[in-house]
Amino acid sequence: MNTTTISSALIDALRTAQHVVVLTGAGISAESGIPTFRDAQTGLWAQYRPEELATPEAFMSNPRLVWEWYAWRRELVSHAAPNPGHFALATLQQHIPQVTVITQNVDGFHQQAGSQTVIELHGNITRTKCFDDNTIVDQWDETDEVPPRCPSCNGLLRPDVVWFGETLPLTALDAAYAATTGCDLFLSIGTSALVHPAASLPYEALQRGTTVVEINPDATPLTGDVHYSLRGPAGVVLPALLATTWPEGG
Ligand code: BJW
Repeated sequence: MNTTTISSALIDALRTAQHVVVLTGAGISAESGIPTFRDAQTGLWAQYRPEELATPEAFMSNPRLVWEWYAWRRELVSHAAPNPGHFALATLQQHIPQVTVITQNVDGFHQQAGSQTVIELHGNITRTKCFDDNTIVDQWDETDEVPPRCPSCNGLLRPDVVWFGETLPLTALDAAYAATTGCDLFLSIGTSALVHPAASLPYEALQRGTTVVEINPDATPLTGDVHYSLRGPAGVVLPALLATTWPEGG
């Protein structure tokens, strides 16, 4: 395990925390077999840059390509499962009075693992909506046309996720800021800390004097500013952090 030492000060901070906020990114689902955005992809989609498919402009210029990319990812997610990192965060709820998970991921794995308070900043890949008016659509006619069309207005259907240049769901964003400003420990896990407004949340916590911990195998733009940087995969570091902090289990 390639982690920085889990110091006694960090253990004390965790043991006494009343409200922990956890910001997660694609890295926490990497050990479930879901590719991250900025690590190289292999196979079928290797020639595309994921962040270039995640825009309304990409959808408008080639809706079929974008729909099929999301159909492929939806399939990956449906055959994958939460990993020890997701489960460790759910276990945190047994030790800390309030735990809020703010995720940029669209896979629903935190909820599947048992986390009770999960704020989805970038939507959820299992939901579909109309590109024209944003109405959530549960059923549509399967024809040869890809993407399928909205049964109400005939607009093109798209995943209910947030693309670059689109605003985040306001309720989720407000809840994320409220949790961040009210917490006494902030964990940033498996995110490159590049995409805003999510990337601004740890800085909001730092400005308020809140202890911030980063868990990531690699350095990010945030690393130099945090109080503790634990270098390693979330599925290894998180269970180790819990086992060290609460050796009595739970
Ligand atoms: C491991 C690991 C292991 C590997 N364990 N770790 C302020 C400043 C500059 C720009 C902006 C700004 N405010 C807004 C912007 C514009 C833009 C933006 O941020 N651009 C930046 C790129 C510069 N933001 C937006 O457009 C947002 N909208 C918005 O702000 O609206 C108002 C507005 C609009 C226009 C202008 C100004 C304001 C919307 C952002 C939507 C992002 N959408 C996506 C797609 C979601 C749907 C989908 O899933 O397809 O969200 S893009 C993609 O990036 C996805 C992710 O959630 C997001 C973040 O990526 P993440 O999760 O960090 O993944 P990676 O791959 O980058 O990193 C993985 C990390 O894991 C790495 O560090 C690895 O080392 C690590 N790792 N294995 C732990 N085992």
